[in-house]
Order: sequence, then C-alpha cells, then structure tokens
Amino acid sequence: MRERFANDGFVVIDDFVSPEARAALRTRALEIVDATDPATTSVFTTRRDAAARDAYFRESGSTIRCFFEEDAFDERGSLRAPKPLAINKIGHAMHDLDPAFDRFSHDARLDALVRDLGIVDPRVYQSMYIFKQPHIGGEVHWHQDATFFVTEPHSVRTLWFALEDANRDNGCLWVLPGGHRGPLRERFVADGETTRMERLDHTPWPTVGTDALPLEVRAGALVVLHGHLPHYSAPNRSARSRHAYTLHVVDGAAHYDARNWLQRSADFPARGLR
Ligand SMILES: O=C(O)CCC(=O)C(=O)O
Repeated sequence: MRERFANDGFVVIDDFVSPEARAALRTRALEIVDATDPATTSVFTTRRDAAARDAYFRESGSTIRCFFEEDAFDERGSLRAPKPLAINKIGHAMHDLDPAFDRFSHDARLDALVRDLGIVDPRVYQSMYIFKQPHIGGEVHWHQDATFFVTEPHSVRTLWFALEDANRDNGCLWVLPGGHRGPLRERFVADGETTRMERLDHTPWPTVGTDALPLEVRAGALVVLHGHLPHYSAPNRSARSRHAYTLHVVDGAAHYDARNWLQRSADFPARGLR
C-alpha cells in the first residue's frame, strides 16, 4: 500500500467503514442540518455580502456550520428546496465538537494508517460532510489539498470516506495518478479579513477523457490522497446522492503556515487521530 501511495499519490481501501458507522454519520449529519435555521445562514452563503460570507467561512474552522448549494436560496433568501436536499456540506470541526463525528474520526486504524504513510504526529485540522445532492450537487473544481494546508515540509493527507456508492453518474472523485509529484499550483491564503487564491505554478490541470482517472468506489471505501494530488468531482446529475465524509490531517512535526485560512487557537488545538 505504501508503494502504491508513493507511486500514484492515492490509495483505495475497500470496506473500511461499516454499514452501521455509515448510517450513524448520515443520521447525525441530517440532525445537524435539521437544527440549522437557513434564514440565519442564507446571508452568509450567498454572494450578496462578500464580507459576511468570508467571515462565515473563516469562523467555520473552529465550529460546525452548514453551507447550502449556490442556488439554494431565492431572491428573498428563502430555500427553494427542503433543507436536506439543499445542503452542500457541513464543516469544519465536527471531528472535535460533535460526539458522533468525534467517535468516528478518532480511530487507532486511522492513526496507524497515516503513520504508515509517513506522518509522524497526525493532527486533524478539518472535517467535512459532503452531500453531493441528486441533480444539483455542484462540481468541485480541480485542486490540490495542500493549497489549503501549507506546511513545511509538505504533509497534508486527505481521508475521504465513501458513505454511499460513488461512480461517474453521481459525481465520484477523479484524480491524476502520479500527479502528486508535480508542483503545488495554488495556495489559498488568509489576508486580514479576507481570503484569496495565489497562483504558484502554471502547470495545467488534468482533463477528463485524457489523463484523469475516475475513482469509482463502493460505499464503505476509504480513499487516501496525498496533499499534492490533483483531484476533482463532477456535478451530480443523477437521481442518487453521493454522501462522503473527509478528514484533512497534517503532521504536527511540520511547521503549519500562519497564512493558512484555518488556524486553531491554543485553547482549541488540532488533536491526533487516536
Ligand atoms: O467529495 C468531493 O466531491 C470533493 C472532496 C475534496 O475535494 C476534498 O475533500 O478535498
């Protein structure tokens, strides 16, 4: 597995998450959505007020927030679809703040896995529950996760858990095998009250139909990605959702960059995986 990861920049482990664990996460995610008042978040998750939107996003690094699909709200800020079908994702500290996600995210198997892949002192900075809704689930553009988690030396690993079958129809991940050996193309920096993307390298992104590979996996699979591996997911135009849960883990032995958007304070440090 280590060799495959070194060559390809990713590895797929089938049957990692039990059906019971998948069901528990799904139930809890829907409870979180149910408890969210979309009226209070609409102003933050639409384009109308960029400053409020930025703040809502930045603060989410240390709490649990719901993000709705871009077109979920009408002109008056009301949801066009029921909440469970309009939600895009929940982020970004459920693994620390919600008991069900905390239980799932702290697992000796995960700790051993990332250590085997070269992380000396695993620290979980971010969790996301991604819904990839039927028909309207949006595209996630090509990116590398190290763009959002710069450390010196480079260290971020992504743990992506398929909570449902993921295939080309419902918007599975696509990757560029071996692409982790290429340069980091962009970095996302916090600059005072705002955030911005900086271009670091002009290497083109992969393309579907030439060099990109679809990662079609069954519910329960764990996909591990190297932080420099380009990946993307297409819009979901099918009638089936594609729920996934992700953790982003960096090495506490590496220097965590002060310009990363997600910063943890001394009284809320990023914990390990055990
Ligand atoms: O699940 C997806 O569609 C994209 C997830 C992703 O890109 C990530 O977790 O870095």
